[in-house]
Amino acid sequence: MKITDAKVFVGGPGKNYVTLKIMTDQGVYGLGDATLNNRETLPAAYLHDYLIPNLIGMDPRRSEDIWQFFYRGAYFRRGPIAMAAFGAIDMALWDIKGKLAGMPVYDLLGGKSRDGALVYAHATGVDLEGLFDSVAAYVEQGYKAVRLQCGIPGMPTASYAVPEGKFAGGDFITDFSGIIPKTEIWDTDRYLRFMPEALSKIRERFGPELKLLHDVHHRLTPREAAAFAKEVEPVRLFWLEDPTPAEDQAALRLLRQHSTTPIAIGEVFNSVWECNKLIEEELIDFIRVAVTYAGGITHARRIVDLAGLHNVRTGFHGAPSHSPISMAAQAHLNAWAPNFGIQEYLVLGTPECDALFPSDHFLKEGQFFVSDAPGLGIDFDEGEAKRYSYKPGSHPVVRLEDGTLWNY
Ligand code: GCO
Ligand code: MG
Repeated sequence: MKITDAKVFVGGPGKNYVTLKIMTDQGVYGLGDATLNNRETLPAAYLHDYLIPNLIGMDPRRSEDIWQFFYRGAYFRRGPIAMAAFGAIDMALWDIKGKLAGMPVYDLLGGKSRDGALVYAHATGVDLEGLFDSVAAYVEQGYKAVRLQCGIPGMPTASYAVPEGKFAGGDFITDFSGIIPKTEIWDTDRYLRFMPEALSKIRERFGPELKLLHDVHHRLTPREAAAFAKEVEPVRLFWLEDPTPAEDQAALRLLRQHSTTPIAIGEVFNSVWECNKLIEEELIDFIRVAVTYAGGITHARRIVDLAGLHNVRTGFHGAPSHSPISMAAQAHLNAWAPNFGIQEYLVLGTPECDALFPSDHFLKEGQFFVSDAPGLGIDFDEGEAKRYSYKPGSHPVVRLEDGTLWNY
């Protein structure tokens, strides 16, 4: 069996999804997602210029060897661009493998450990009242877990968590007015004065059952993060996410010595080599990698297995940065993983998105139910894809009030 062709599409409704379609000589095809938020043309070029010419003629069933060929075979390996490109190929090969076997990918991984996978939604408010309303709306829809982000009084611009524009509440983040980013102003003191109290008011209002999460988005120093995690212990957060910049694995030691608040980290990691210390030293409770940027199912699964040895559960990244193809790949891992924790999930389910990526995966009362169709259980409509093309966009950058550049 041979791979005969592969195509890359960039575009989508309100996003630049990077979709890979791999064709074979047996008529079976596979789909993968290489979307790298606001850098979408780069994994597309890596695929197009380097990987696809090598892929043609390979046996798609040998997904492990193909993964090793691209990873070890690239002298300059790793990094988000390369790993997103390898990840898309890998997802597509698992899709093909499932279709050949007539089995959903979760069965190839070891079968289902659960039916529905717990998800969390993003509740946001420009102020605390707005946040109360947003949480109440999710609770009403049956969600059991919500991430809480709130505008900070006196902070000169909206925080990352409270996007401006028509997707407010949807956390689409990308600003499509061009590649020159807007600037957000950050003030750690204001944040530290306001947020612990806000979280505790949400706990008071919504009671003990609701799972509450909060994302610091890499903005604190290790000492500040330790103090914050300690102060919010009475709120009993499900997790505190990215309290410190993710490059510094040792930063979490200080936090761990001072607090028992569960920590989630990893949405910007691309390989096990960025989180092995965090996992082995049990400095985190949830690993947040995404199947896209972490090299596909083959590599993400290795991270999940390592995490399982150290009491670390999964909490895969699921911002709308990923297309429904990655979300499908993660749904299969979530159905299987013995150490599954939670899945971040923002409903992309616009009619346009559903038309581009038809599937029967579904969300019900705060749980995601994976499709039982062979492979990843998701399709890509090339006719629909003709409606979309690449639109330049950017994340904001963050500066302190005196102009110092900070972590987005
Ligand atoms: C999350 C993330 C996102 C990122 C986005 C960047 O927890 O969902 O922090 O909101 O900011 O994926 O492209
Ligand atoms: Mg995050």
